[in-house]
Amino acid sequence: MNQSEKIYVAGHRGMVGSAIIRELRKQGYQNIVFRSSQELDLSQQTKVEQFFKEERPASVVLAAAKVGGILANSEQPTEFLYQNLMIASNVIHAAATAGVEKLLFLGSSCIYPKFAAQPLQEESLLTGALEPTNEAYAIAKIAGLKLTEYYNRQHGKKFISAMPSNLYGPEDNYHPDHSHVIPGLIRRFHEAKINNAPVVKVWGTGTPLREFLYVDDLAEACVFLLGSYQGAQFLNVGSGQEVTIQNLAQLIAKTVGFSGSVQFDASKPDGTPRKVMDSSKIQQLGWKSKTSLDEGLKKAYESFLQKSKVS
Ligand code: GFB
Repeated sequence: MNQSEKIYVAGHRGMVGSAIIRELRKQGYQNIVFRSSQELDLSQQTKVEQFFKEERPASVVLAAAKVGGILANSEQPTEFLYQNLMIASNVIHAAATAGVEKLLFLGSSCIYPKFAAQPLQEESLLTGALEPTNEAYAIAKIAGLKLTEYYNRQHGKKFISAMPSNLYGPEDNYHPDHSHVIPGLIRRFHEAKINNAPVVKVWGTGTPLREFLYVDDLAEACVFLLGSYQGAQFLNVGSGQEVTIQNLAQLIAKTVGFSGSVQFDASKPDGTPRKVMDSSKIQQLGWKSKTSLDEGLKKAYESFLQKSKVS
């Protein structure tokens, strides 16, 4: 990629979009365009088409999405499916029509069947039923990755997709109920420490396994793929670092400095039992994650503390 080319990052205020902008700037890219959701509602087709006609970016990173943790996903399937389908269809189609040279679409490891063989290989897509708690989000992400793939195969566009594992890091959403597990627990353990609460409740049974990737590592992978990959086949982007929710809770308690006890609330859903990806395809191309879970959690907690000072 040429450092002066115009790159549109959709979703620049989110955790993923903001990390991608940090990485692009670090690597010398200066001509980055973005719009807030107030300035440009990506679910509105005509507005998205107008934006592409006016801006004519050379490359696009599609990191905009309605996201949330297990509870938000299971309570609002309508919004998760509709918003994410609209965003993906509008941006990918308008980019193709406006002559965008390269587009990177971001999905999630929840696209795979609930009981697919582990570690999850790209070939397992659409071989079985999805995990019900995130079916709506997964269907929208599968539609987006397929649209990208079809533009690539049928129309020769350099449109590609990356499927990261569960992400965490700066600019995460710390909502008590709608967030993902890491920001949710950072907040809960931090508040328990401040209030000298003896017990913290962690959702589910503690037995599910998750693979976590620090968002700056994902951002490096995205810029790497934009510069070096053109294949129609989407790629897994994971750290290979798998942990049970019980061990994760202990790690977060240690990071935050909470010394009370942890209780599991089995009335809350566990979700998929295991979700570790095989990332050998992207590793063979030359990318590998750098940040250990310990180190990443420390950085995430620091950024949570900074954010709580500001707000
Ligand atoms: O992060 P999380 O919502 O993502 O939950 P998923 C992961 C696991 O952590 C589940 C448990 O087993 C939860 O029950 N958990 C424990 C908690 N305490 C908490 C808590 O305080 N908050 C949250 N959120 N979980 C999402 C999907 O599923 O993963 C999305 O719903 C997306 O579609 C995202 O793919 C990456 O891995 O279960």
